[in-house]
Amino acid sequence: MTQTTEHAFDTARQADPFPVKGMDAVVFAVGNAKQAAHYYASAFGMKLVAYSGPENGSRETASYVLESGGARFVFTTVIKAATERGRFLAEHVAEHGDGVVDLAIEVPDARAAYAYAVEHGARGLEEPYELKDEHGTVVLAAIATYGQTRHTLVDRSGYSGPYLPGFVAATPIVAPPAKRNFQAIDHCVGNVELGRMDEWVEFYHRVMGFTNMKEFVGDDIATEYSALMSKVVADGTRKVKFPLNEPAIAKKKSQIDEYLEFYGGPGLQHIALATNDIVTTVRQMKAAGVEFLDTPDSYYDTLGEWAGETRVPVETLRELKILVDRDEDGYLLQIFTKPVQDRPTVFFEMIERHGSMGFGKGNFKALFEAIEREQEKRGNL
Ligand code: TYF
Ligand code: FE
Repeated sequence: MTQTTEHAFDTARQADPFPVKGMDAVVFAVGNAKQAAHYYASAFGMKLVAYSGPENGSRETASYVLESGGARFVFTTVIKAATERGRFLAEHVAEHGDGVVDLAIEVPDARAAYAYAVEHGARGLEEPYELKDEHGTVVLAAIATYGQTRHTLVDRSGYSGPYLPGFVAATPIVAPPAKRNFQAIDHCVGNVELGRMDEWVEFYHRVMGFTNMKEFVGDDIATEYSALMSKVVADGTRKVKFPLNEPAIAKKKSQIDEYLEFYGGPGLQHIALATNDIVTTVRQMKAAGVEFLDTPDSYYDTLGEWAGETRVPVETLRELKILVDRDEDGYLLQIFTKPVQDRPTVFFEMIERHGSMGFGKGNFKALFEAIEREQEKRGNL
């Protein structure tokens, strides 16, 4: 390598040591993928686009790929656990219930991303490999993150099929709503053990070159009412955002402890989905049976004083229990579902951003009180 190219290479690496294109997919391991796919189609309005199962050569697992705009979820189940992969999925469901096994990230170069991550201390799970079919080639590799969760690094630039080689295109389960409920994954939040949050923040700094976003929940807020601490890491372009929570020792039993107890360890807590019309989204999802957290009327009585004008009238926000937060960059509207399985583990957030890059810090008190009311109903507070 000449002096000049070496220098150019170093500068490029300094600019972004771990370039990412965005979230590729969230992969769930579930007990019954056929029914999970139906729920995300009928209740979340997602569109089934691809399938892999015994009918097309996958003897051991069945997987359904659903999309809503750029957001992609994959639901995988075991039909017959005969290989290591099958046993891993079966044990994952037995131990954690339905949950997320993979926060897959799309990268321009999976080999380079894997090499950088492993060089910087990531635990490699899959060395780079290729999958090919008539639609082209995908390069994949995987590294471990918190709990039993992984990050598959996906370069699909040489591929034009419906998801991955091995999958066939599928027709929608139900007709998707006229207006989609969300169009992208905004952020994916992990719960880790007490005292481990900073280690995981440091992991994303070191292994992926992610940096901290300014929003965090520190000691002060934690002991006062949140019972958790939280920091956010993101890639340089802010397309991939990973908040990390740990329980805090507070007056009440932490919602993070409840998660860790029922999930059986660290894992994905919530996925925030970006919408540009949260009112229609919430109306459609409620009509389809999705349960959202409640917010007391008192929240809306004082809202105008600090939130100012938003696109949605306060009376509609009150009716649908949508939360508002404002910072120096703008505002956001957000709402949280109740857990979407019997265990009090994974839930979703719908978020409509208008300038704000935050996570709803101003709502932490109202939100955490709402979560605690649910915890109390379950006898876990
Ligand atoms: O992602 C966030 O930071 C917000 C707030 O247990 C939040 O959605 C943080 C922790 C939590 C629930 C919501
Ligand atoms: Fe969130």
